Amino acid sequence: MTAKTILIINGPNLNMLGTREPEIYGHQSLHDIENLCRDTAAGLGLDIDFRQSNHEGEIVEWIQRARDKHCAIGINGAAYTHTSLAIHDALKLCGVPVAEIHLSEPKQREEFRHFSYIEPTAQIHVSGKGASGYSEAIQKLAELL
Ligand code: CA2
Repeated sequence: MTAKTILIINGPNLNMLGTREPEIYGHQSLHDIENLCRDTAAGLGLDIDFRQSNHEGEIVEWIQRARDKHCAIGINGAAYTHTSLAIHDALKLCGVPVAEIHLSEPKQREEFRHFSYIEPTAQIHVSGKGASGYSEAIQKLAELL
């Protein structure tokens, strides 16, 4: 891990990508998205630490530790986007730039997806662009660094 490593966090159920609901989330697996992130970062002289968890507390601990090891965070909080004050608080304290990423456009879906606890903590927001949104978020984070 170097000071030029971006932490990419993926929340609950994103490990299932590519297996169901491709009309909403696309056909790419999370592993495909990881490779896309690595390629994008390499072209910018950056490294990627790519993670997924189904556990809120684990994600909070990763965010807390990011200050020492990572230069920025990209996060697709998945369902925790809409529920987690704990992730909101951790991101507010993290001390590095944050990009909020969503494959779909939550604000154009069910009303319960319209509110994001992550939104006010992030400097960059990319939604509705599928896997390429991860790439765009990394490029925008690189511009901030
Ligand atoms: O659009 C996004 O990236 C979301 O963060 C995805 C979350 C959803 O709760 C947010 O509102 C928007 C859901 C991730 C579930 O992942 C699946 C993977 C494969 C099949 C079905 C769902």
